[in-house]
Amino acid sequence: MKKLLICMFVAILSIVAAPVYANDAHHQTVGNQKSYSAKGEVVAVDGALSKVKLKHDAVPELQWPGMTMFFNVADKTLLDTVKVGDQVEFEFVKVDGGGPLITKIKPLK
Ligand SMILES: [Cu+2]
Repeated sequence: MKKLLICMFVAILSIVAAPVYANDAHHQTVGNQKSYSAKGEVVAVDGALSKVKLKHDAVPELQWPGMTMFFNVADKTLLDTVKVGDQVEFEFVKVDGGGPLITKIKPLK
């Protein structure tokens, strides 16, 4: 729980500290945003809400420790290729006014 709070705090901080996107909150330009990659394990999949819960490794670029948390996915069809228990690698962007958004996810071979 504490780790989740830290992660959310870091996410909020980085949104506040990203004035480049401040005027574009209603036009999410995912392609222009910095993306981060990480590995983890799928804990839960919610296709209806386009969310996936991942137990992810640390993300040093964001100073995130490893933790278990929900991510939104950009397109729910991304979740078609993964299932609970899979080890995955994924990429996500930080979206203004929201949490991290997964743009790519695939099982590790
Ligand atoms: Cu996290």
